[in-house]
Amino acid sequence: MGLVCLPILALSQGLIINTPNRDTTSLNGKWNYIVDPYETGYYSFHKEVYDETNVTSPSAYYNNYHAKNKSELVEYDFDKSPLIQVPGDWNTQKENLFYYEGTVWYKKSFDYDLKENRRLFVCFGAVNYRADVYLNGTKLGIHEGGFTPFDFEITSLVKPRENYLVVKADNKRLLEAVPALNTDWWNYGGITRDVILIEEPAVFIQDYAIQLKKGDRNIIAGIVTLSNPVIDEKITLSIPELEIEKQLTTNAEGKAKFEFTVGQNTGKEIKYWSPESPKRYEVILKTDRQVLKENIGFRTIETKGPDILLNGRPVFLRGISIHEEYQGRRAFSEADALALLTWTKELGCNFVRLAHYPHNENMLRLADKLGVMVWEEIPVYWSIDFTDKLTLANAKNQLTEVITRDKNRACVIIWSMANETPLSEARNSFLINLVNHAKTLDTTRLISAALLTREENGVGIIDDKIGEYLDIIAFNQYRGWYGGDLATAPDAKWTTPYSKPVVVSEFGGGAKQGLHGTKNERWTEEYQEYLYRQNLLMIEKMPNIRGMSPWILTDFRSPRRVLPGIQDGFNRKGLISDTGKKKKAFFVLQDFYKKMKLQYD
Ligand code: GCB
Repeated sequence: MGLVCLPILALSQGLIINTPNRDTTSLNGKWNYIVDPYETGYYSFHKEVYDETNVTSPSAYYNNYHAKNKSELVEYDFDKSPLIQVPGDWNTQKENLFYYEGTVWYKKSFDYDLKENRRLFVCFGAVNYRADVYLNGTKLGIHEGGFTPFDFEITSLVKPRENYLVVKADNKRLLEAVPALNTDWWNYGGITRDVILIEEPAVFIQDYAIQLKKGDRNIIAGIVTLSNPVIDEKITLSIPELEIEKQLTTNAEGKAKFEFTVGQNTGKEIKYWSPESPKRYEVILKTDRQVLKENIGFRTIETKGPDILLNGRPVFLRGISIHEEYQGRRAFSEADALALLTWTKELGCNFVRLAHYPHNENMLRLADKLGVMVWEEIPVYWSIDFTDKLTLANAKNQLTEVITRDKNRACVIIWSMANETPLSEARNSFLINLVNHAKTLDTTRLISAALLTREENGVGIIDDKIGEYLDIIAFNQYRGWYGGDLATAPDAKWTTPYSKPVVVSEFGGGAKQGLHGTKNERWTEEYQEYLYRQNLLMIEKMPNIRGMSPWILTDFRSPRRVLPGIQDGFNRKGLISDTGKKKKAFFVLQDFYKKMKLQYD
């Protein structure tokens, strides 16, 4: 691990953001793959790592070696190996890899004519879990964490013809990893998101934050960062619809900070982004070498006592939790995101909890466009090794990557640090560390975590110490499923010492779509329907309640869920089955949200 997580930042030197709007070439499509449970392509028979500086060693798979004559011994051949679709998980593409956890090598060959003074980068949307990446035999680096993007520069390595990009993807679960050994979701392996090449000029705009200044709805503030520490680079920032055109100049670090008031001389007013009106403006960044565009919405999000204020007005988060899964496989495309968010809209939601890890960028861009507020989360889930400094570095790195990628999305209102982590001093300091880290990266969003509660004399108590550090007190509770009586649920008492907004980040129960019976029969749609009715009556009366994201939009795969004929490898708490059929409880929640909307709007 020591070698694994720390060099990542050094190698990728910060992410290139807004990748869809750059000069890109897709490497998606069919890749050759070799399944390598013993890591034969990585270690010698005495388990020594092959010399990674020797780009001709015939045994190391990353060299994509081909025998030079008929007598030479070479025991692999990428070009004769089968093909697999990228992006995509390997589990649901290949029947014999359904339960596989380990190493699979991927290879893609490509040609590329890179002109002088141009730079080229290879960018991965995500690889689960660890990726070792090589181009033409040279190691580009390692990335750990299955749900965030990373990139490497390949300017000096790329050739006009027959480049070979090799990825060793390893999804073995590890005690010290994030997440660790135990989760309630499928450990989909492989290159699960887009792979693209990005071409850029010698110096280019790598990253920027452009949003409303905290506490002021008329000031747009932020920073633009170049790829290199070039001083005095002139950048024009314009937002044509608001008649804004600002000249920025970089400092010695290649950064330009800015802050300006909108409408001072023009009388133009910002139309704020909201679920009802998800207005976004075209923002253009221009240098002598480059023009970069992006649609950005402007809105404020803050809390005041128990209220959540969007653009200064109280909102109730009518949410649903979603896993990055569609039709029983890892979701990755725009079409997948559209299907999931269309159901969300149908349900009457203005909010989604993207559980339990950062989802792909398509989802965030679409939520921005359609007007759905988002809770984003890192996979600090259940039991993590809270005492290991490298585990903390890893979690922080994943947080850095998701905030870097999504900080210009108006839809993102909450960064969540963790889910249902067991109480301990080590856990507290781990989470506090994460909260502080998130705040150094972004001061404009709310911070939360899905907590657990306790019960005393029949009263539910929401008092996890970590709540002191959070803006929103969120917790999961499963009344009527893992315990507690449904009949008396509406009269249940809850209390919290925090005068902050409370959000029920999970509640729910399982039902097999199409299975019917009485409201007391587990797994029937009627049981789930009743569970929703009773829980909603209870939640309505909770102190400071300002939102909820019930568990969950659709049934999803989990190796923990083995009950034959009912679960068959799926967590059945979805309001919609994995085949897209709505269950009765869907309509209970839809009804509730309809009334809630009338009350708030
Ligand atoms: C939880 C977890 C979630 C599980 C869910 C369940 O509390 O946060 O990941 O899938 O319960 O269905 O038990």
